[in-house]
Amino acid sequence: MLNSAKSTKSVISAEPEPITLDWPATALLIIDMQRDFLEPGGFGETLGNDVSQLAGAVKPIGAVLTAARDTGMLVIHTREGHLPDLSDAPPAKVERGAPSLRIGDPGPMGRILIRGEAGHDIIPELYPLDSEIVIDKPGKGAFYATELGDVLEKYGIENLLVCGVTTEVCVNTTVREANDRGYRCVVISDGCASYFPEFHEMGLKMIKAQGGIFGWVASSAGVLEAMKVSTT
Ligand code: TIU
Repeated sequence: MLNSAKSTKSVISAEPEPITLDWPATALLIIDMQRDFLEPGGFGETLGNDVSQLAGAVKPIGAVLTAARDTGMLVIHTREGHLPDLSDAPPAKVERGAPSLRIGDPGPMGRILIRGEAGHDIIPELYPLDSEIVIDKPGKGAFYATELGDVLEKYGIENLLVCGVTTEVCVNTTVREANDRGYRCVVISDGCASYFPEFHEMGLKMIKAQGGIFGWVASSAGVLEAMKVSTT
C-alpha cells in the first residue's frame, strides 16, 4: 500500500502559530524541578520567595513526562547547583543580595544549592529514571558550562519541549541559549512557573512575541494531544 509508512510528525496547537514537530528529533527538557526551588527551606525560600507559587507546574510536567516515557522520547532533567568547594560559583552570584542563607550555607535540606545535598535533588514526583539524562549546571542557562549541546547532537535532537522553573529565569535563559543554537523550543505554559505570576505571564509573552522570536508556547494539553497523534 502506498503511504503505509507511519508519519513521525504531528502538529502542536501553539502560539504564535501551530508548529509541526518530528518526534524522534524532539526531547523533553525539564528545568530545575529541584527541592531547593520548590520546597520550604531551600534556595528559593532563602531569597525571600513564596515557594508554593511553583507547585502548579508539577502535575502538568508529570503528565508530559509520563507521555514522553510511554513514547520513548529522550528525557533530560537539569539541576542548578554548585560543587561543594564553590569553585564553580562566581562571587557575584554567592555574594549578591541579603538572603537568609547564602549558597553553600547549611540549611534544613543540606547546604544550599550544592550538588549531592538533599535540597539540590529533583522533587520525588518528577524523579528521573536511571535511563534518563540529568545535566548539572552552574548557571541559569542549561547550555552554559554543561554537556547539553553534545548530548542533543548525539541524539539528533532538533526540537525541545521545555518546562520547569522559573519561567523568567532558568527557563527563559535556556530557551534563549537554545534559540541561538538553532533549536525549536516549545515552552509548556502550565509546565512552567515563577515566584512572580506576572513574570510568568511576561516570560511566556517574551518567547512567543514577534512571530515567536525565541520559540513557541503551548499548553500541556496541546502537547499531549499532539503526542497522542504521534503514537497512533
Ligand atoms: N530565583 C529564581 O527565580 N530562579 C533561579 O534562581 N533559578 C532557576 O530559575 N532555576
